[in-house]
Amino acid sequence: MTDCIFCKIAAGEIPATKVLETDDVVVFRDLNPQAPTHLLAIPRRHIATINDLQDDDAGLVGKLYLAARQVAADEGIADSGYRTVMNCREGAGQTVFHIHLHILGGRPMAWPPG
Ligand code: DGP
Repeated sequence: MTDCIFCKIAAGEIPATKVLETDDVVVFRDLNPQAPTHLLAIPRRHIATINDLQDDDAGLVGKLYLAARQVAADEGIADSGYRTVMNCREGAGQTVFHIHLHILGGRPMAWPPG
């Protein structure tokens, strides 16, 4: 999608600090980190929200979590623990309409979330 900032990051058209790239998934550091480690895992293909996922996307969503597992290990937060969050639409706080899995760690996480 031409006007999507995360499509542009995936394509290398705007800069981001990428920590993992595969054929299907890119993981990069969040511009406005909410924890010592705050990464975003995105599919290269544009999907606006969780509501737009199709049955055929099950494998792709799994790849986002496998990428999270990998980068959590790389960042040294796998054992201490980390949170994965995917916000869906405005009411949940989604501001970028290209699905992304937040990966947050390096500090204690409260529950319930705000
Ligand atoms: P959400 O609120 O769930 O849609 O999260 C969007 C996140 O994306 C937010 O934590 C800030 C981050 N973000 C927005 N624009 C950029 C950008 O241009 N570069 C990077 N690295 N992160 C961005």
